[in-house]
Amino acid sequence: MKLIIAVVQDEDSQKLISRLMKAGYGVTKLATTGGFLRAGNTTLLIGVDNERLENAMGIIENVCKSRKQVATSPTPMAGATGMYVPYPVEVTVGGATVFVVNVEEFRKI
Ligand code: 2BA
Repeated sequence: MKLIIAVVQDEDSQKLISRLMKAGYGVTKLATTGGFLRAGNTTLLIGVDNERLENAMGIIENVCKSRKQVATSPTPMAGATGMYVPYPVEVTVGGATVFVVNVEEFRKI
């Protein structure tokens, strides 16, 4: 068994959860915050049998589209006045950051 830990955009999360649930997967949703943008995102925990892993990964790939977004960098740079000012940066968001880990044991008690 594997545990998929998928960090996705909030706006993709409802559709992704619906698709996964319809396909028979168990899903837990966590409200999380990205360290760089300091914006909310969603982390899904999905426990899957090994033979269903690739199907779940396909659903995640289909639903989560990557796109560009202009954000204010939390790391300010010095302006001419010597004051530190935030500046806009273009980042790619969406898609999904996915970790797949082996599950040593799975019990429902
Ligand atoms: P954030 O940390 O808020 O990052 C949002 C997006 O900002 C990233 O998208 C990336 O495109 C960009 N970014 C991140 N750090 C950057 C930096 N130092 N300089 C320039 N741009 C930077 P993704 O890579 O798709 O990551 C989306 C979210 O997935 C992240 O939100 C974070 O919550 C999570 N994540 C990504 N890599 C991770 C990792 N190695 N471990 C744990 N969580 C991770």
